[in-house]
Amino acid sequence: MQNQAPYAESLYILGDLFDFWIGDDESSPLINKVKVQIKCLTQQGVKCYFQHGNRDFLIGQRFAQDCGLTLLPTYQLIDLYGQKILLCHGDTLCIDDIAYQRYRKKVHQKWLQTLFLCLPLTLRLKIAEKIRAKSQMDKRYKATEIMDVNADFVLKTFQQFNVNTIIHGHTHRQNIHQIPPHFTRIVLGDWGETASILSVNEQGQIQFLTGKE
Ligand code: LP5
Ligand code: MN
Repeated sequence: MQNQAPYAESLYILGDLFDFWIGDDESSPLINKVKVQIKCLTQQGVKCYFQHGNRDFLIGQRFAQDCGLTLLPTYQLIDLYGQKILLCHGDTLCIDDIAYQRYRKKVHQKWLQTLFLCLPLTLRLKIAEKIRAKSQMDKRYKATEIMDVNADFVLKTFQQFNVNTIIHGHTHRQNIHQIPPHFTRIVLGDWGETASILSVNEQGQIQFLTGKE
C-alpha cells in the first residue's frame, strides 16, 4: 500500500482482505489502520475497487465511503489496457464444494444479512466464531480438488461473459493457467509471509509481486 500501490492507476482488491467482517460498525486498531491506508491511497488519486470475499462479504457502503473505495459486484468485467477481463473472488467457481455453496446461498440472503447486522456486536462476533470453527472443521474432511474451481464451470463462465481472461483468488493456488483453445485463468496466491500481488502494465505485461520488491 505504501511502496507500490501509489504508483498504480487502479488497485483492485478481490476480497478476503479481512479474516471476517461482521459489520461496518465494528472498529479495531487493525480495521482503522487498513482504512487509513486505503484512504491515503484514494486521496492520492489511485482508484480503488473492492470485490467481496467469502469472509468479508458484509463489507458495506459505510466502509467503502470511509476509504473512498468503490464496491464491485460478484462478477465484474473490466477493460485492462484494451483487454477485456473478468474479475471475481473465486468462491463461486468452486461449485463442487456443495456444503460451502449451500452455506453461501444462505448467508447471501438480504433479509438474513439485515437481521444479522441488527444484532449486538458481541453476539455477531460469537456467531462468526462459530461459523469459522465449523468451516475449519469441515475443511479437514474435504478433498483438495473439491476446494478448487470446477473446470467445466470455468469454461462456461468464460463463454457466459465472453472473455478470454479471468482473474480470481480464493483458492490460494497462485498460477497462470493457459486453457485451450485461448483462455487464461490467473489465480492470486496466499497472503502469508509475503503478499501475492498481480501487476499489469500498459503493455499488458503481467507479473506477480510479493510486496517486498
Ligand atoms: O474461509 P476459508 O478459506 O477458511 O474457507 C472457505 C469456506 N468457509 C467460509 C466460512 C468463513 O470462513 C466464515 C467467515 C465468517 C463470516 C462472518 C459473518 C457471518 C454472518 C452471516 C450473516 C448472514 O466461507 C469453506 C470452503 C473453503 O473456503 C474452500 O473454498 O470449503 O466453506 C465451508 O467450510 C463451509 C462449511 O462446509 C459449511 C459451514 C456451515 C455453517 C453453518 C452456519 C449457518 C448459520 C447462518 C447464520 C447466521
Ligand atoms: Mn476466499
